[in-house]
Amino acid sequence: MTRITLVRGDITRQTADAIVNAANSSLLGGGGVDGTIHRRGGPAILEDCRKLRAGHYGKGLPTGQAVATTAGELDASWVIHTVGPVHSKSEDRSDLLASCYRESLKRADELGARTVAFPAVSTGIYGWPMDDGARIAVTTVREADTAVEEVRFVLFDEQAYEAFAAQLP
Ligand code: AR6
Repeated sequence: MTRITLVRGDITRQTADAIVNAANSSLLGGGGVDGTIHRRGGPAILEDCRKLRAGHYGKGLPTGQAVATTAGELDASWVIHTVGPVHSKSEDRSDLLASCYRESLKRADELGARTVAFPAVSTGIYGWPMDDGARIAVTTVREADTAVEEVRFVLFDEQAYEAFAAQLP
């Protein structure tokens, strides 16, 4: 059974086996969580990302997928980069958002990570409504077949924390 926990705060201040990044397809950085992870984790993360781009991910990481790198100076062994969908009013992209959580947990299992910290993927710059993002995140993790012992959602503000708390018993 995977334990789901919630904390309010900055994901780059967490101690975990793996920290998930809400990245974009380029894997080369951006704003939000992504910017903070690269800033605090140092250049080793970007170096790994560039290698991925030079190799298997020449066209970038597709939406809904996940890939791991070093965590650099963060207090974790790995960063798992996943690309959330941009929210759309005309198209239901929920499956892609669920896929981010599922695929990240698969990478975590492959690495033997037991604690994984997630941000609320897509709910910032990519515009996903927080309540729905929280519902998809919690439901997907609950239904995942994974050996990860703790999934910790790290929520940046009170509104996000409350949205996730409302999904838990
Ligand atoms: N710790 C925890 N949560 C955070 C932090 C932090 N340090 N910073 C922001 N959040 P976002 P997205 C929250 O925008 O929507 C980047 O440019 C934030 O309040 O980081 O998936 C990438 O390169 C929000 O609830 O990710 C992509 O281009 C949530 O984390 C694009 O943004 C996700 O916000 C991805 O957009």
